[in-house]
Amino acid sequence: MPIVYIGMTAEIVHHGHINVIAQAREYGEVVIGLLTDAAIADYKRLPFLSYENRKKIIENIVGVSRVVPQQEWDYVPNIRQYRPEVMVHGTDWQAGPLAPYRERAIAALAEYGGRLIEVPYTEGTSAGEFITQVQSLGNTPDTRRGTLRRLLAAKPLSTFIEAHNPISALIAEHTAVAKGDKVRRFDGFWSSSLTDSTVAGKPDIEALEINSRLANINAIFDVTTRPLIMDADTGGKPEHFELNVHSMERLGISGVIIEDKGGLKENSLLGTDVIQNQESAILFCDKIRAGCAARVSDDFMIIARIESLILEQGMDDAINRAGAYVMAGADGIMIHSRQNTPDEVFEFARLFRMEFPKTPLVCVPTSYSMVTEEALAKHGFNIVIYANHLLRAAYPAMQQVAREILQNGRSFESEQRLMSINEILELNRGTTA
Ligand code: SPV
Ligand code: MG
Repeated sequence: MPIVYIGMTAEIVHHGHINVIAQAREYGEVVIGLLTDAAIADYKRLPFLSYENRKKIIENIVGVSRVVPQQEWDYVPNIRQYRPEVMVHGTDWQAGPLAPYRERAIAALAEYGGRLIEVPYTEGTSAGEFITQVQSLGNTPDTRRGTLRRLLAAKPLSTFIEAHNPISALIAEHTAVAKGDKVRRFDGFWSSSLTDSTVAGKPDIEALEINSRLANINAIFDVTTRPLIMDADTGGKPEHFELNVHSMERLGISGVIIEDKGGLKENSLLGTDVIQNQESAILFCDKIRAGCAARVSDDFMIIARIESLILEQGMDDAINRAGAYVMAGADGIMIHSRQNTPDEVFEFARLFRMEFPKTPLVCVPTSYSMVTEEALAKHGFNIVIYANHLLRAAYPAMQQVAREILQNGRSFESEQRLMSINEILELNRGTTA
């Protein structure tokens, strides 16, 4: 029987897929090249269902004889590997961003005499439309929580951005930028102690009650789908941290980062300008162990943040602590720095990776903002957090308009800088940011 190849993401399976498979069967044995999570995440974003779950669905469809992984968005490697006599695709790729992939597939098929058959696209089955519908149905805490571990498995570097309220989270979730043939989006949110405190008009000294932080996150979760990492400052006393891990998991938070400070915590970027102490590594390991023992789900991540470089304790101290924290059960390490170059975090990553090639590594490039994501990925980082940027963007804009209205005795001069009333009404009626 000739091999008939169909590449699919199968994020949401619908009658359009069944039509394509039914037609493909007429030409031979149907082999589905199912795009892996990594292939889809690289091109647009992590699919809602994991590869294994999508595979279970597809291999049970009548007419499918085999499912093989397609590791890239591009069909060429699998065409060369499986050499199908026929490849079937919907007509929807004849124009638009997929057109170059079509050309490449046709050329690869021509190398050995394979042919492309295009079947009419079933109207009303665009994945985008379905995804909007699914999003409007909401998201369970379990699905959201597990997304961080899935991201780490699928992408070399995931990007998280601070969200201090639902509207900033909506902006973070819906902003998309086309770069080459790919679409870039943020992978998730960072709940920052600095920006949550600033919004509340308080200093960043662990003064906000945990339940107010969680209520804020709950409001963000009401209207978004992406994973969130919570900055839980020092985590408090181990006994309190255990209880808070339960609350975070129940809400659907994907991971918590706790920093190894003791006494009164001040913001890290203040460094040694203020008095702040590092916790003993032994006590901090006890807190990590307590949190790990308390958690109920395997997918919730406890990430240990090392403040040795912030507090000028040296690279050896940072590396020794990293080893101890991983041994105590930390699922990842965040190394923080307030230098204006990435040199010391790169050096940390080099030393850390010699001992721990796989443990997720997180950084927060606020003071060394010239570093690129590409360079961070190359040095072994897995998560980059833009920790305060949306609030820092909003504050000066609000301040300027407040000043202008006072100066001018009217708002007319500020109109050009503001979203229009039509835009805010449209946004308010449920259109995404
Ligand atoms: C935060 O965003 O609150 C952080 C990162 O903890 S930093 O402000 O750099 O300490
Ligand atoms: Mg903080």
